[in-house]
Amino acid sequence: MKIDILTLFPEFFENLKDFSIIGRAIYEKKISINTTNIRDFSKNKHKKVDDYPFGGGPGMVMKPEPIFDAINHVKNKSSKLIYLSPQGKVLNQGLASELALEKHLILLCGHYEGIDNRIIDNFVDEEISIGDYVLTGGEIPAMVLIDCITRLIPGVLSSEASFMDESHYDRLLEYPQYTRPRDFMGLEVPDILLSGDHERIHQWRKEQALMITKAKRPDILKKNKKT
Ligand code: 4HQ
Repeated sequence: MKIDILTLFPEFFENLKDFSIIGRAIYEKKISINTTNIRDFSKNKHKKVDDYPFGGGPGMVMKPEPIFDAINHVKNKSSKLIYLSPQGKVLNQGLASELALEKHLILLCGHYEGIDNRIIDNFVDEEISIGDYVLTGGEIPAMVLIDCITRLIPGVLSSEASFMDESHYDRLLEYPQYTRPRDFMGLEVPDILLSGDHERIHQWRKEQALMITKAKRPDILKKNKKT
């Protein structure tokens, strides 16, 4: 999977290659990530990329020409252009697994009050939101999307971890995890996990995942019943 990021702040993404799992995925060439500075495509002598909104109102809007030129600089026949915005489809695991099948994603990050709507209406393939709240720019949403998609690319996670993702635990919240010490300030690990009985441990984890989901996120259970 190739990912191109169009942004006014490429520095945001510099450390991605150092994060453990993403870093390894890049090193092993399972993904490649490139940033393009939209400002490099400004033809203005002051490298201006934003302007006042027609009709008035607060803030600035990103001009269409540099964005259009940046898109054309990176796109090819198999590219999918995504604009990160609160108006998009809200990201979930299902959407992430569809995107993980794409060859080339272009992630367009807006700033200020957003981008000229003609770009969205005519050139963007999909608008995606990471949640119903407002951020200062699309860079953090782009990083969230990259992180979420990368772990779904074959070979990025251990085969055990990928299997867990596809099993029935998937779509439920995770079962509780414990590690050493067995006794932490008098707080003990559930006995069953020390029993060595893998069949019963599996059963217990399944029940826990279901109980936790029911208690903390009943909305997830309701959604899964429909599908
Ligand atoms: N923004 N999910 C405004 C977001 C956002 C979100 C990105 C703020 C775009 C112009 N993006 N800019 N939530 O709040 O994706």
